[in-house]
Amino acid sequence: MNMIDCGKFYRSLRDCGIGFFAGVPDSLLKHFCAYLSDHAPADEHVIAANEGGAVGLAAGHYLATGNPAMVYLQNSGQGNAMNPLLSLCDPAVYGIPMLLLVGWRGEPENPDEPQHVTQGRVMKDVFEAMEVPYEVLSQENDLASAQVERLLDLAVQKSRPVALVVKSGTFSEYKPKNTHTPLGNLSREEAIGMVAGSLPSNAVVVSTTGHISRELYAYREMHGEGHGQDFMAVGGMGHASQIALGIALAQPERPVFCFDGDGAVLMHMGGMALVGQSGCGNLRHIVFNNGVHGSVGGQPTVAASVSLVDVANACGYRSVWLAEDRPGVEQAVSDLNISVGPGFLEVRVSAQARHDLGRPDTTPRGNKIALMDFLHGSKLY
Ligand SMILES: Cc1ncc(C[n+]2csc(CCOP(=O)(O)OP(=O)(O)O)c2C)c(N)n1
Repeated sequence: MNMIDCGKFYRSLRDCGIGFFAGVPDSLLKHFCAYLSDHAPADEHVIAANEGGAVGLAAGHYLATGNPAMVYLQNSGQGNAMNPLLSLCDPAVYGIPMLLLVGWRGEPENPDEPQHVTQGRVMKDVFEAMEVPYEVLSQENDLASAQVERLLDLAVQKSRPVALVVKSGTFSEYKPKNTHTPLGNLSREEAIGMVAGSLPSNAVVVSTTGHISRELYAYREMHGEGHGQDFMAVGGMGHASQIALGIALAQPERPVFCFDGDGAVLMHMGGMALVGQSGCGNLRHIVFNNGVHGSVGGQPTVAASVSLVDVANACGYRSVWLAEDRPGVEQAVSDLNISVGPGFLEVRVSAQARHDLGRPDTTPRGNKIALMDFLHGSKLY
């Protein structure tokens, strides 16, 4: 089967006038993202906090240079990008050309996880409704270059965003040269086990999108605990703390924990201000910071050099800790359970994750029912 060479594709984008790249990483685009990280100059490539922000960066680049930018994203981020695309970049408003490169999770011919199924089925219709011209990227290098040229001409001519949709297996492998410096020695799975193992029996956990939920799931399986206390936010990346806040406000006697990731917390960082100001004594927000988007290929986040604990303090969290090793986590966890909330703990961990990490074999609907049973002790739905 043919595959696109990342280097050739990058060069055809440059040849067609793309001067800047911004995006949120996706597993289907991980080889191209790695190539970009290694080859695009630092001031011409930004790994954005969320897909809407990436569209903003592309708009700014165009305003300053007159050159269109590329925005890359997983189709899960189509909603985040939609608002600035329609209300800012659309020809009826400012008319800003850019090329979107969209990883197609949930492609109907390719069975995928529940959170990708509907998004994958409706993605093209959504682009059609948004009047964004799109093509599915060819897996032949020359045809792909021709598509880039054609779509970018259209973007410039019509002063509008256009999109290339990428199927699974389109890019050939690229091995990244730049390696990531680990933020801590402790593996995240170990840290998750230490925190999960210390929770009061009536606590609920809302865990974020990607590996963190899968590691929590694995911990519960290993300890034969069932999954009824956990809500795995398999979609809605960046919103786990708000789900936890919704539960904490409705059940003030219930200890509520959010297990978050650095990429996710950055994606909608305003959520921290809301949690900090909520006054929810029963809420604890724990960010396992590995400094990367580990679930989709290990592309760096800026959280390695942002002090999340300073942000938490500034947002008004009542108790705040930073842990960087096993004794630090042990201490923080015992303080956490007796402290005044809302509490915040940043655990700096290594970026490694198990290759044989399983995926939940419960369905999200089954998970919801078990959690609601746990929260109410009787059926509400
Ligand atoms: C809106 C949205 N954009 C992108 C993705 C793809 N995605 C899934 S997990 C993930 C990385 C999350 O990073 P982080 O929170 O740091 O956790 P880690 O992957 O390191 O476990 C991304 C980008 C998504 N699910 N939703």
